Amino acid sequence: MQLGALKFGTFTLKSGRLSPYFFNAGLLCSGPILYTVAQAYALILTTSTDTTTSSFPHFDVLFGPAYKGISFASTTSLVLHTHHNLTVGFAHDRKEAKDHGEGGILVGATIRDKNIIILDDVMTSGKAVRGSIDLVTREGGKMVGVVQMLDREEVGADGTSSTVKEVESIIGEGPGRVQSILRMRDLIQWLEKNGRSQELVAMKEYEEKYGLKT
Ligand code: OMP
Repeated sequence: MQLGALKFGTFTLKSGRLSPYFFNAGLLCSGPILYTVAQAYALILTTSTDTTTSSFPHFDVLFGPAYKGISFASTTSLVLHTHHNLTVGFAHDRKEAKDHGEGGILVGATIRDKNIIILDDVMTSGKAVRGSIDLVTREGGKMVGVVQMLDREEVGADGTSSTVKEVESIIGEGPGRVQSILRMRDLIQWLEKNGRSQELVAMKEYEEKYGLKT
């Protein structure tokens, strides 16, 4: 909220859904906030390996989808090294393939035959992350998980099951392979705590329409 990364109003999303809020992770763009965010990703990546229900197996490379995932994957690989004594590679894609020099669509660590975790900003219908999973798989990487900054906790493209469950079934390694730092319910809780009743009404109406029905 302080950085203006979370906005309330009327926003048309990639999926066509009309949302009363929008999270712009591109505004998390200073040293201090990137450090905070990278520590949060690193914590999820390392604590998850200690639990039985949501464990990530060994991973070699953090993949940050262009553009917003790039800074998160690079800073998190740095924090895993400095704070957790873990050495992992970092890679990202290009939105447009390069036709000269080293060429291609990928930048950074090799992903072929490596265990890959995607770090991304937001998941709504899951379309964007499904595209990244396709790319990683096509390039020979083995998908082992996804960590997103905000799970909007919505139904997926089929309109019934949760986006997270849909993405976990694509990864195909059971539940717990899609984790998030924040969820829609955290935003609601914050609004309640701060007496933001107007925003709450719109958020709850939206949740009614696209939220998980569990
Ligand atoms: P899905 O592809 O529907 O999951 O939408 C996720 C993508 O939409 C994210 O990677 C963002 O590019 C964008 N997005 C946001 O950045 N913030 C939001 O709050 C919502 C969206 C969105 O369009 O759904």
